[in-house]
Amino acid sequence: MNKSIISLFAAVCMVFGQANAQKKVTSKKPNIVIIISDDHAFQAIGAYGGKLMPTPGIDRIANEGMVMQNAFVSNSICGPSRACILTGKHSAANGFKDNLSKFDASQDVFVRRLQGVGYQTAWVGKWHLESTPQGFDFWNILVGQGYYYNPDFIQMDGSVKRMEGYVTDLTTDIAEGWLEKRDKDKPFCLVVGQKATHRVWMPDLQDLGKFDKENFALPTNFYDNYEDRYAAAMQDMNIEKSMRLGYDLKIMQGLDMGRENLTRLNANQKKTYTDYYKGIEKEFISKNLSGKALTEWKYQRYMKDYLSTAVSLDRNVGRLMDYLDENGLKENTLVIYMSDQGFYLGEHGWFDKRFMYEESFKTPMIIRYPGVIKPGTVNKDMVMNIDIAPTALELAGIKIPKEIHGQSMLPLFQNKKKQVRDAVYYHYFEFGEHNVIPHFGVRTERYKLIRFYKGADKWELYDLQTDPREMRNLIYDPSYAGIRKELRTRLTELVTAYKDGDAAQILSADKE
Ligand code: SGN
Ligand code: CA
Repeated sequence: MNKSIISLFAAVCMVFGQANAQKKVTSKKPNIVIIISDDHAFQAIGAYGGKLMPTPGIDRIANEGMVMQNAFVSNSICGPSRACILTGKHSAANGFKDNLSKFDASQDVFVRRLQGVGYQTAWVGKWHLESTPQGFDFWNILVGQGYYYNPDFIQMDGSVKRMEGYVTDLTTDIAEGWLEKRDKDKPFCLVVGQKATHRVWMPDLQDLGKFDKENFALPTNFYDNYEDRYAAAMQDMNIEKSMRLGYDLKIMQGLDMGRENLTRLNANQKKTYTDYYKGIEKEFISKNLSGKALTEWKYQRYMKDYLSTAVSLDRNVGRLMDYLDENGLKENTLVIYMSDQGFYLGEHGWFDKRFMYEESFKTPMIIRYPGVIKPGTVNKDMVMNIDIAPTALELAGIKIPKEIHGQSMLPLFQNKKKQVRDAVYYHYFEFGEHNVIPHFGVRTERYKLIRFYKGADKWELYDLQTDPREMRNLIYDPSYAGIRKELRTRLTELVTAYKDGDAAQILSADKE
């Protein structure tokens, strides 16, 4: 063999070798980490332009990844949102329509398909779907809503274990513990369900008083009079009227939050906790507030406790990111930070969620996927919680079943596609706590049409461009008659496409 043939042979071997090495790298299926917080408002996140508090842990995912500025949920409430995430289907199809339901976990959930191609799967923390998780190799979940202090976790053998500590830390401990023990030769999908920032906003002891020197500006529509918006007027989630001094704001005198929330604290925890709130109570009594001053005091205290629980949440997100980065899991892992829905931080005078108005309809969703998503990207396409399942499936190389309503977001990550949908469908079914009248509707980039039913038969129409705070119901405005008709047609199409029987029945009975 002459020299040139030998070097040609060597070059060919090298190229093949490289190609093989590359194939090995790329054929290693990516890991998936989904952190789902509870009731975390995008208004309280730096990456969304929120000025209420710093969120370095969450912002880090944004700085290294992509902020979805228009991420929506199908049904703005806890259990139903989680069911949508697991199935990729709207509530009418996955059957978990309200928090009173029990999730049929034997249905087609994306994690089971991941298991089928070699993934290890786990869900830790808040689950709130009532049934036993299926499709997970490991789970360790809070009982129901869970408690902030010394919460109970259900183990895989069905036993319940009380763990000493603060729920956000404990959930991260369990997540890291599982990551340590997993089979490191296999890809994994881990879902971390955090309880924070859910009511009744009990901060970690180290975070008590973090915002006491702050005075938060009232949202511009805090004193909303709900004119022409019947359901908005009927709700029971108003800071002025519905927020309870003893329960929500921990005024010890009238303490009706007691029950287990407080009795679970051990002696040391209780001392620090009650010392702090007794101080607040003293200040409250000395002020002898009434009217607007009382309402605004309530708002300030609400914000302080809510944001304090978010401090621990953000710290624990940062901690999990540290774990991933320090353990060589940065490059080949898709990380999604999201909430189960958005939340009102005083907009329209409210706390809680449920409505199709922007603050609760939208959820924070921030995604990191190094090598695919360019750091610091902002995306404005309308995506949804039902898009998580198809995204995970496509990432794992699994064909997306046609029954799934969501769309894979992978083309958006790679900037290959402009949008995955032109309209978002919403349906909130529950009619109970907080008295929000059930409704369904459609949102396009600019407009929103809502149909309320059960508590009242009402339509609402908003032009988000001219009225982003949704204060003017344009349903009877003749200059919007054409838009109303178009949206109504689109709504009917979506109801039909998603086979939402309840909504279809209402629409077909409507005259228009
Ligand atoms: C609890 C809360 C409500 C909250 C629901 C649903 N009340 O019932 O304020 O709207 O959860 O929240 S509480 O007195 O128990 O705090 S969800 O996030 O689980 O859907
Ligand atoms: Ca929730």
